[in-house]
Amino acid sequence: MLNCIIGVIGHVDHGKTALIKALTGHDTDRLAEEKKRKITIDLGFTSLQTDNPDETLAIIDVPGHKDYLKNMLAGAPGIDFVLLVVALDEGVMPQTKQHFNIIESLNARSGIVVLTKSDLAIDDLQKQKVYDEVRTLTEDSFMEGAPFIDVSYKDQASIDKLREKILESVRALPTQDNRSFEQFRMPIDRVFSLEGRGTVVTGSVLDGACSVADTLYLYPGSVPAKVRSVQTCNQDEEGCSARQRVAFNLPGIDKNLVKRGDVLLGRENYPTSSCMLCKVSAFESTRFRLKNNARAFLSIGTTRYDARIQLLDNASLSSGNSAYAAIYIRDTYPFFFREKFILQEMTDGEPIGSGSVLDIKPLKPKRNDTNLANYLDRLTSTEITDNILGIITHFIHNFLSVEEISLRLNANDRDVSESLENLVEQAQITKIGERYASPRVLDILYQDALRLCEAHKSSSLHNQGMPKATFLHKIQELYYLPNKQFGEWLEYVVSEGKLLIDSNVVYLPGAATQTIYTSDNDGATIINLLENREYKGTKLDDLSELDLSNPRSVVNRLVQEGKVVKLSSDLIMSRKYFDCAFACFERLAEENGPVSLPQYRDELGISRKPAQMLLEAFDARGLTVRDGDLRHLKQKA
Ligand SMILES: Nc1nc2c(ncn2[C@@H]2O[C@H](COP(=O)(O)OP(=O)(O)O)[C@@H](O)[C@H]2O)c(=O)[nH]1
Ligand SMILES: [Mg+2]
Repeated sequence: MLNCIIGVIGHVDHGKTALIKALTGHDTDRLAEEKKRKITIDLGFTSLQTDNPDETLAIIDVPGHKDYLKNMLAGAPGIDFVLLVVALDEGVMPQTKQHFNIIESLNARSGIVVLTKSDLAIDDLQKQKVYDEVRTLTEDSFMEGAPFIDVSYKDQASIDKLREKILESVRALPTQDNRSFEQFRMPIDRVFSLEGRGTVVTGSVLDGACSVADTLYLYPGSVPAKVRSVQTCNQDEEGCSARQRVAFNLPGIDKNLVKRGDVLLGRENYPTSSCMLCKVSAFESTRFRLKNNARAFLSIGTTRYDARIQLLDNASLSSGNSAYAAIYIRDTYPFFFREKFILQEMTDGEPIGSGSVLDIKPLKPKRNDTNLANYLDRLTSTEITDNILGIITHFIHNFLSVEEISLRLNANDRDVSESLENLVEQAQITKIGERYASPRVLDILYQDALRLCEAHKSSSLHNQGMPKATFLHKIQELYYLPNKQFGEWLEYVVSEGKLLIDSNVVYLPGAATQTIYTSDNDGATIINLLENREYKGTKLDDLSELDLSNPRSVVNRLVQEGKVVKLSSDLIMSRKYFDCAFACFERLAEENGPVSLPQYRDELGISRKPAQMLLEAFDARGLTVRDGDLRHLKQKA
């Protein structure tokens, strides 16, 4: 299977459209205005037929006039292989350079220099001059050393020779192609509707594969679209894959709801964002100095946005230099890791530079932040383990799953899992449950946990540990750790001996944990039940489920010993939780003044009834004073 998208680029009137017609027999100027003005305005599409049915060689004709650069840019991201067209009578012109800079910054891998109009009277000196100009332009680029072929559309032998050279070159391109394993992605460049069939969209498939009857998703909205038919090179096919030009019939989609610039993806709910982080390089040729917070056009995929460029570590960016940047748009877009883009000056559309997306959905970036720069450095590495370490170290508010990482790297889950397991083996990262965290993140989290435990210890009455539920609540104020992840993390820190846990209470390492009632089995059983109920309290009647001979008398003894507190005639709570509940009230009152019932209830995370019982019990013990709906701490004498 050989898929290749050949882009024909160069200055206006250098013979691109005539060349494609001579090569394929197709006139790619299809619009009436194009025919009338004899100039290419929008993208043109055709294909180069070969004898091998496993080869699809698509051709994109782009407008060479600078007024239509926006359209040229919409065709550029899909181009793999380039025919750089330069007319022998004129040589390298402004749009020759412009197109070449753009294509070099995107995904093209190789190409041929095609010197047109060889039938005109061109002397050797002129020809040499043009050859030198092209050599200078392509020096140190992906086209350094590319073949030069002189052609005239009037000379079939020269066209045949070019055709042979194209086939030879594209067949020699490296075949190893990881892109077909990745998720399907195709930015849409044309939308029309066919009588009786409905909406058709076309584009260049950038990654992945798709078959008839699959469901694709239209972004930015993630709208499902069932594929009724697939065409490549005007032939019906069962499916399509990366580096093909494709037309999809999507009968379920209203034509008016799709436009050039929308993106078809193979997966639902891909993260979209109005900001991405990237590396931007200014073209050598640009006259513009990009200042921090300047506005520019962001040409990405087949669309163009009015964008703001925040330079993360420089005040400005001048020709030939690179910098990290955050780019903001007003809409949302499904950015992809390493997706290439072009920035254009807004007044005349001149391309200023190009870039590559590094973070598809960033945390709010700060300027001059060394941690952020380290993170972006790691994302620019070609090693996936560096990329993974960057991500794992950067996102400090939660642990990451394989899927979250592979989405951020546009990589497949299998490769990411493999690298993660290697990193775990080398002790560079830690696996917590099904997720992964870096030592840095674990350390920050542990330091916060220690602070919380110490603060609790000094504020509480009996120097005890912190109930697990309170601890969870406090950690979740700082981190996005759902209950399950919190539980897995706590298990991990306890297994490392960094915190102790006993009967659902968390202690600092080295603390003497509450004694467990070994000699008093009935008492221990009751206290266990009460502690499992935490702040909710336990009804005396509920003790019957314990199957003890005389639970009420055991409770009375425990109350006398101070181990259990009676909140009302039939509601009891362990002393430990009662003390913690009061410590919680104290803290609220000290921080915010008088406390209301709803406030207290929310803070403890229990329902109204037990919260009210607790407050009344504090009143009854002279710990608090009620004043209407609020309660104060009783002033200590
Ligand atoms: N003599 C000669 N004229 C050519 C050749 N190729 C293109 N032209 C002419 O150059 C003009 C521009 O060609 P076109 O293909 O539209 O250029 P494009 O703007 O690069 O697509 C047309 O008048 C063509 O007939 C060629 O090989 N020889
Ligand atoms: Mg043309």
